Amino acid sequence: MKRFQVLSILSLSFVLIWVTNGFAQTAPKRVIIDTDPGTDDAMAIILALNSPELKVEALTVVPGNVDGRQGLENALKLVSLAGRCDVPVVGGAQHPLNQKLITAQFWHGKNGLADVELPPAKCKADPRFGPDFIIEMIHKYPHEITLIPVGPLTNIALAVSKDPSIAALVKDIVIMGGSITGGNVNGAAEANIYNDPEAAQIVFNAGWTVTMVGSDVGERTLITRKYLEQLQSSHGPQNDFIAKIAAFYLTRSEKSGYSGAAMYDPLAVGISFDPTLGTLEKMHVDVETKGEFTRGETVANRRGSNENNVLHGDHYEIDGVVELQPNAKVCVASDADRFLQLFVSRVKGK
Ligand SMILES: [Ca+2]
Repeated sequence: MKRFQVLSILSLSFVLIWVTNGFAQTAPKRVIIDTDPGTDDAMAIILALNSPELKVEALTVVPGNVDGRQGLENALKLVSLAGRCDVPVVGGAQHPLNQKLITAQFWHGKNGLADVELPPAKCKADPRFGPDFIIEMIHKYPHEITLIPVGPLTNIALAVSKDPSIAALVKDIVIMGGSITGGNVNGAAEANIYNDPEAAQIVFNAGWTVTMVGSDVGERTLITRKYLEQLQSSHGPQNDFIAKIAAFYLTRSEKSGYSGAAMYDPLAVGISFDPTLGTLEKMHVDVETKGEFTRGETVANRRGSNENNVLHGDHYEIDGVVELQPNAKVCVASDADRFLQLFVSRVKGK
């Protein structure tokens, strides 16, 4: 081979490597947001739709903050507001796996969207069933889909129970849910997990590594008056809507003694494309499904082992420890100001 040919092949290879790497770094991440919209869900969805790092492949709807019918209507109104009828909106389960639904109009307004009336949806619902749609998309794009469940985990549990192979085929799963330092429903449980503990236990132990963005970190990532004023200083359909629901949510939170409104779901979306917005620690997490005071608690093992007891006559004796593999990356802190600045700038379209 002549020297010229070798050089040409070498330069072509460099160009190809450069293009491939460049593409890999800039190609948006395919995500499916499983949502119970919800004021903070609405903020999370508008953040996702305005973030170039993400390609929102679908919204799947789960009952939680509102029932499934209202949730589907809200999701359709949100994609309509963003002018994104290309994003499929897919209904899913209509109730938790093993208990009655608990809705949260107390926090989110009667319609779940801070009682802000959006125009009727222009976009139409996809007729497929959310959990089946999730399975279909993960097989269509193996190792490319990141699931972002920001409601109860019912749809995800149904999907991974029906087709356990999806656990190895997702790129990532980033949930808003749980807490390792007390709950927001009661002393132990966070609302999304409390609303379907059996589903959550299935999801945490499905074989994938769950990135868990819990309520304890959301409550240290607050949208305050300062950021609300920044949102109110510019105008546009999405910006105005988010400013209105943020104002409602902030006032509601202040009345309950908080200094700002917890950015639960939006933070999970932020961490899905920029994990450095959170501090993540590997742990093994199980969900309590039986406790009298602790049903729905995410129980995190920070040591990676459990003591093992062996029966000796009339008593047990510890004979050593059994190792536990981490099944979660638990977010234990957030870079709150950097996230809030990012959120505000994306919603303002800047
Ligand atoms: Ca939610």
